[in-house]
Amino acid sequence: MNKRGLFITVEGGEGVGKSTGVNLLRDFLSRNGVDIVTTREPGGTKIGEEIRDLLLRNRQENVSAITELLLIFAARAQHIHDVIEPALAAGSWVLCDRFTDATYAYQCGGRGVSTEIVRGLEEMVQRELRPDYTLLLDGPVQIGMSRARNRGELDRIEQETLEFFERVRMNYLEQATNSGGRYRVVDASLSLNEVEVEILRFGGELLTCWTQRLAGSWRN
Ligand code: T5A
Repeated sequence: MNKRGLFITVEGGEGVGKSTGVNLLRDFLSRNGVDIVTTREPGGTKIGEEIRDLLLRNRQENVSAITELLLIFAARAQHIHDVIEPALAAGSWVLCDRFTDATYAYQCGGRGVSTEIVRGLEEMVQRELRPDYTLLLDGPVQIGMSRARNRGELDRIEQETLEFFERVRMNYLEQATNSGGRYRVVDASLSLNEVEVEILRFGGELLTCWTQRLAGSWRN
């Protein structure tokens, strides 16, 4: 029997409610007996959190798109090595707040980096590793930005233009359309209670998929 855990990612634009969604999903899955590791990107390891600080801190100098991209993949390489792969191999599920789909959305969609460059790094750093399922919280850019603003000072990336975040959103929606069923899209402009219902439904579907997988009828 394949005992490798499921790799679940949560994606979306700024302030759409990813952290809230990750906490909800983690609590729901834990209550249902899943051994789950929650983590985030950029970050998830000591080096990764230091890189996150480098990436998000406001600074005078302009950070080039390629510098940003390589820092993100440097943090990801350590994260996969130290946290994600060992947890999945031990049979735990990994629930990750953002992963490489964020790189396609922000660095390709937002910054205009070529998809081929990201695909090459993805293959080098991740090898076969891809998320099994992805929850996309999607909502109008202004709503997420006003939620982010309410929390205090905006970080370096949060200070990008509205057009930048519109491109990020469109890129995520394209990825969802082309994902072959990996994505579940939830309307993040709904009330917290309504979003919670959708997220718990997604959690229930994950449990069903897992049961089927254990029963040997998993699509993979
Ligand atoms: N990045 C990341 C890249 O450019 N490339 C990459 O490859 C990767 C991995 C950091 C940045 O890094 C960039 C993207 C980001 O700019 P982050 O910290 O995950 O990534 O990004 P943020 O969007 O900044 O995360 P936030 O913590 O700010 O937002 P969340 O997690 O989406 O939102 P959350 O849950 O904290 O909610 C925000 C507020 O809204 C409320 C919550 O209570 C909270 O107060 N809220 C709602 N209110 C009303 N109705 C709802 N439905 C609500 N849902 C949440």
